[in-house]
Amino acid sequence: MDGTAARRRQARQAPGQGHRRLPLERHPRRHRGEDPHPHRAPGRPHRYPYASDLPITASSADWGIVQRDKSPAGNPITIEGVHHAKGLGAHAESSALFYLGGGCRTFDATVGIDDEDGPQGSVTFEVWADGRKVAESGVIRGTDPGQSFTADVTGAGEVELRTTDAADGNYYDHSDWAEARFTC
Ligand SMILES: [Ca+2]
Repeated sequence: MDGTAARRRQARQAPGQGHRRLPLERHPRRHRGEDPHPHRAPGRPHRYPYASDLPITASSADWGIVQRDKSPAGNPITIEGVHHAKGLGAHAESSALFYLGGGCRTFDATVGIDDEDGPQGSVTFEVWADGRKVAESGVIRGTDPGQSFTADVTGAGEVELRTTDAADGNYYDHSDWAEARFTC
C-alpha cells in the first residue's frame, strides 16, 4: 500500500465527523476507457471548447463520477457563492483525461471546493500533459474563493485533469474545475 492509499484508508476509517450527506464509497467507480457521452464523436477540438463539452477518454473519482457542468453531488457549480454554468466537478482524488491531438495551447479554469461542502475540504488541482505535470494549484481549502488556474498544454496529445486530497484525507473534497476550457 502506498502513501496515498494509506491516507485514503485512514480517512475512510476515521471516527467522529463523518460525511453525513455524501458518504464515501468503499469501491470508487472507475470509467476507464468509457465515455459517458458516447454520442460525442472524438476528434481534435476547435477554438475554445469547454472541457465539459469534450469527450472524456477516461475518468475516475473517489466518490461518484466526474460531473459535467455540475458539482460532484450534482448541484450547480458554486464556489464561495459564485455560480458557474460550465465546468467539471469531482470528489478528489479524481482524474479526467482528454484527447487533444496536439492541437491546443492553453487550459484555463477557476478552481475551488464547491459550496456544497461548506467551509470544509482541502484539495490540489493538477494538469498533466502527455504524462508530465505542467501546472498545479497548491492547496486550496473550502474557505477559499475561486482561483484562476492556467496551464500550458501546447502540442499535447492527451491532457489529464487531476485533483488530489492535499495529503490530509478526502473528506469534503468536492473539487470544481469551473469554466474549464481549452484554447486550441
Ligand atoms: Ca483533503
